Parts: sequence; structure tokens; C-alpha cells
Amino acid sequence: MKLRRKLPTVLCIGLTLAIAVNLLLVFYTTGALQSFVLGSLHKELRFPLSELDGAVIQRLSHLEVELQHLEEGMKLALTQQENVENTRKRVKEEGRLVQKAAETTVNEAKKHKPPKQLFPHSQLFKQWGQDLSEAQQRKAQDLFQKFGYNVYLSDQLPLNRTIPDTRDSRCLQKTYSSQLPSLSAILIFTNEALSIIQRAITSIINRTPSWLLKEIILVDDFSSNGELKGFLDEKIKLYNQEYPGLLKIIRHTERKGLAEARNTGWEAASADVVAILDAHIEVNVGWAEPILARIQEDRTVVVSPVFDNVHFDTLQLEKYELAVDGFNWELWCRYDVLPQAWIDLRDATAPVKSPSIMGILAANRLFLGEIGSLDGGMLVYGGENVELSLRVWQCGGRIEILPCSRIAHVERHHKPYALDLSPALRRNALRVAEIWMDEYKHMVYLAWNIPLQNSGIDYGDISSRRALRERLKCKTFDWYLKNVYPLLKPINTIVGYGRMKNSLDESVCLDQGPVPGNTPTMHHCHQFYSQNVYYHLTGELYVGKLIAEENTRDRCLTDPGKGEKPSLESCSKATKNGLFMYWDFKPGEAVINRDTKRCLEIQREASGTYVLVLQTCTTQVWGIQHTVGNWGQTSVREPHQGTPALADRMTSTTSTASTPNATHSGRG
Ligand SMILES: *[C@@H]1O[C@H](CO)[C@@H](O)[C@H](O)[C@H]1NC(C)=O
Ligand SMILES: *[C@@H]1O[C@H](CO)[C@@H](O)[C@H](O)[C@H]1NC(C)=O
Ligand SMILES: [Mn+2]
Repeated sequence: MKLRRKLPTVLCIGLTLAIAVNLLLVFYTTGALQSFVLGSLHKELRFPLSELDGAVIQRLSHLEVELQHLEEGMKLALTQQENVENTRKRVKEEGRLVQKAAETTVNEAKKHKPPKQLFPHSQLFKQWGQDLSEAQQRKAQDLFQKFGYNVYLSDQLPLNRTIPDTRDSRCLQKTYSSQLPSLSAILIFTNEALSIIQRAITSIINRTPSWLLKEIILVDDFSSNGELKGFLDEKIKLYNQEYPGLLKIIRHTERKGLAEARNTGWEAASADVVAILDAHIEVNVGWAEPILARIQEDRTVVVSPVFDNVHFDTLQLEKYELAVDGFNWELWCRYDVLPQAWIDLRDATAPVKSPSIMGILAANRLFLGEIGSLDGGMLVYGGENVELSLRVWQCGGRIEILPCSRIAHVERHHKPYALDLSPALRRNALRVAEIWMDEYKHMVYLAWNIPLQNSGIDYGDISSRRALRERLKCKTFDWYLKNVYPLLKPINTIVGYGRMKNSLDESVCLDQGPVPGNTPTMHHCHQFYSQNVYYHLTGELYVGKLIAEENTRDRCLTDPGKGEKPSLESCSKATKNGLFMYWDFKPGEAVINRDTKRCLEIQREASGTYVLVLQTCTTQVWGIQHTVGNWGQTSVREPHQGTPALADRMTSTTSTASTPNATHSGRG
């Protein structure tokens, strides 16, 4: 039987989607349609038809960083699209449904005049809550802001609600040994709504065979909402009256972050296998058996279930297609294509080898301890999933996704404890790089646009983790890249990176310009990746976010040969088509195309803004924010009349940024 791959949807589980009011994120997949049809849960479509298949993301605020991984996943998803006809059918079908939904809405509107909408810009009310009174709207909005999902609705839904069974039908024919290992389910949370936690507990109790479920351990990472104290204790008492000794709760007396919360749960657990989960989940039918059976078979396998999305507003379930869990060089998680070896197996129930986990995991309890559980030095949130993944693979285990184990997971609109997760992830990413990534660690610095020396970022003491790595005789990151994650491509030719400024005006930076579009611009300097540039010793000049994966989608600055506008082209395409994409450049010197000999320069328009032009070289020179090794430092300055000291100034700015905690970092 032919396995038909569908578009994997693109949200990372670990990284909750943060959509600002003014950010329009559009993604839509067959998965959504399927849940529409299957579950008949969707009353209306979430996104306008006109946006179908367009990876349209308007990036306007600081949230763009968080959204970038979605865009990447989206593009990846689109490349996985196999069947154009399928898509056409889907579009037609969706069109029909959109029309139907629109008609329904119109009919309902005719019946009774809806109340005034108090929060027309709130994401909560985009698909939901049109009939709420003003007081109800206020309450719902309030709760939404506090928790990042629809608590008002959650409080009304039955705790034991039914969700669609999203497993492949072949999973239902699987049988499992009657002698499976026992399970500790661990739910960790910070400021989670009570009804959401209760629904997670209820789903675990109802959908796990009672003889396998040894305990449910709750870990409260120092929540500040009051209902999680007395009320939750009462609920636990009630559960334990019905199921003696089943529930335990452990409360941190200070905020310790995701990794330590998971460790706390693991330490308290006593069953053969631990499943470490978020508390905003509902496990689906038959979720536990595939996990227990696989870990029984091989105690060194760390597994992840497949996630479906519970929409933060409607709390309806959207089926996600199977994909493997990967990450980019910033260590943001993303979904990657299924391995060919798995597709060739022609078994939809077979475990899928995966480079990483998204966060939620299950493992043999003792094995997880032997390899060092979670790295407690990973703070707040983010990157701890990649850290564990590298450690598991490099130190003798493996990671697999189990297609027959499914968990519905609420992708929060925002996290109640941190609106912008980037600083936490960046710091954690450096920690991962320094412990696990050997001679490839520079890729993380490059992707985050951090100087290789004296970054000023304190990633904590890594000596004990380095010692662990020694003790376990773990393999190298080079081995991991070659054997586990060949899709992720290191680059060794980059010698200059960061912002690029022209001597004419240092307040503007080279920028990738509007996307979609391929015309770079000069733009007021800011800290987002649209102004990242990467100059290679080989002459390429990447502009925009560093992607660096197989089938490179990085974009190279090119001279089209005619006209005066430079353009950005896919580097692989530019190479294939022999475009003029190689430039001579050193800090404080001109940027000259090797083929056309034209210079990249800027020109002031009547409006006062600058445009990039390709022309016969004048005296303009460029500086680049960071340099690698001693590139550019020994160069004898050409007698340019510009400001040759620009590059030096830029370099010194970064190296004196702040005092690094070099002694803390345990490295030379
Ligand atoms: C949920 O619980 C209620 C009350 O205990 C019960 O009547 C109902 O049948 C349950 N629903 C499901 C789907 O199990
Ligand atoms: C360096 O470490 C000290 C003590 O741990 C801390 O207070 C300080 O903020 C750190 N500095 C930086 C730049 O991270
Ligand atoms: Mn989560």
C-alpha cells in the first residue's frame, strides 16, 4: 500500500505560537481540512481562502523571531507536497466549506442582532465568542490575556470531553503485550488554568489502562495564580479518593524553569517509564501502549508522540500530519520531512527516527537518569529539547516519533511567563553549542548574530555537563550531523557577519527588503534577522536569516548584469544558473562584483531614503559588524577617501559590549 504523505503542519510544540494582534500568520494544510471532516468540530474555517498556500507572514514587531521558525516549517511543508491534484481538490472543497460557513454566519446574524464586540482586535474573538454579552467578553478576554488560551470556554467544556481519534486506521489493528512496563505520567506547569490541568488529568486517567498507570505527578513551577493552590489540592484529594494514591503534586518554591521542572517530576517518579508532558494537553485513545511497548523493546529509545493542535481560541482539535522533529541553527524547533527509509517501510505504524524531540517525551526512567535527565542549567524555556536530543543521540540512545501515540496539545497564543522567548532561547542555545557542538558551535553564534568571542552572554557553568559527556564517552556532533541530521548543513566559509553599513550613512543597514520580493534595501538599523548578512571567503554574500540546510534556501546578493538594482536569489539557484553572485569585500573596503566589476553602493533619493545601486565604483566603503578569526584585520587599507575606520569601530563596539563571564563558562 502506498503511504501518502501530507503536508506536515508547522507549529512547534515546544515553542508556542505568539501571534501579535497585528501579525497575520497564515498557514493552512490538509490536516486542518481533515479534522474538519473527521471531527466535524470546526464550525468555520480559520483563514481566508485567498491566503491558501501562501506563506504569508507580515513581520512587524519583535515577535518576528518567534514566527520565523513557522515560516521555515511552512516552506518545508510546501516542498513536501506531493500531489498537485490533491491540492486542487482540497482548494475546491475548502471553497465549498468556506461558502457554507459564510452562509451559516449570515443566517445566524439575521436571527438575532449580535452584542457589541468589545475586543475586535483580540485573537480570542476572531473565531469565537460572537454571542457573548459584554460582561462575558470582558471576563473571557481577561482570562485569555492571563493564560494565553480560552479559559472561559475551557471552564465550560466537560473535563472528559471526547476528541477525534486521529490515529491512522492501521494503528487500531496493533496488539500489544499484556506485560507492558508501568507508567508515571508527569504534568509540569506554570500558571496553567485549573480546568485545563484537570482535563489533562482526566484524559490520562480515562485513556490509559489502569493497570499500567502507576501515578500522575504534577509539578508546579511556582505558579502565581491562586486557584492552583487550594482549589487544585482539593481536586487532587477528590481524585485520590476515587483512585487511591494516584496523584501527587510537587510545588517549587521558586521559579526554576522548564528543564528543572521536568527533572523534579522525573525524580519523584517510580514507574518503569516516565512520560513528561505539558499540562495543556489531552492524551488521545491508545496513546500509552505504543510508548510502553517500544521502550520495553529498547530501553535506550526516547520517544515522542505525535501532536495534534488544540486551537487556543476554539479549543477544537486540528489533526497534524506525521513529521520528524528538527531544529535550525538558532535551535528553534521545526518539523522536517519524513526520512525516505521510513517511507520505504510502507508501515504507517512504524516508529520514525527523529533528530530531536519537541519537548514532550517518554523514556525509560532509569535510562533517562543514566544519561543525565534534563540539563538543569537550561533556564526558563527553549533549547532544552535540543540539548536532550543531542545528548541522547551522541551518548548512545536514539529518538523516535511513534505514529500511533497521539496527544492533543494547546498551542498557546502567548506564554503567561514570557512574551518574548528569544533571550532565553539564545542563552540556552549557546549553552548547548558550547557543550555539545564542538567545531560546529560557531553556526549557533552566526545564526543568532552573536560575536564568537566575548559574547557577553552568560550561559552558566557547563563543567559538570562537559564531565558527563566525558564519562558517557559520547560521540561528536560531527557524527550526529552525518548520521542523524544530514539536513542541517554547517558552513565553514563565513568570515564576516552581522549588520553591514555604508560609509555614507551609518544609521542605515543593508536589509533583505520586503518579503515576498527580492530587492534588498537600506533600512534604519534594527536587531532583527532581516538585516543579517553573511560574507563568505568564497565571495557569496547571504542576506537575511541564516538557514543553512540541505537544498539551501539562503539568499545571495547578485548583480543581475543589467539595470542598477541588485537582487537576492536563492544561492543554489544562483550557483546553478551562473549568476553574478561573488563579491570582493573586506571590512572598510568597497563591495565589488567579481564578474561585472560593479560596486554595491547607496544613493540618497529625493525623499531622503537610501537605495542600493550597482554602479562604477566611487569611494564608498562598507563595514561589517563581526569578523571571524583574523579575516580583514591584517588587510592593508586601500587609499579610499571614505571612512576606512568604520569597520574597526564596528568591531570594537561588539567586543566591548559587556563583561563576559568567562570564568563561569568553564572554557578557554
Ligand atoms: C463524562 O462524565 C459524565 C459524568 O460522569 C458522564 O455522564 C459522561 O458519560 C462522560 N462522558 C464521556 C464522553 O465519557
Ligand atoms: C556574571 O555572573 C554574575 C554572577 O553569577 C552575574 O551576577 C552577572 O550578571 C553575570 N554577568 C553577565 C554579563 O551575564
Ligand atoms: Mn506546550
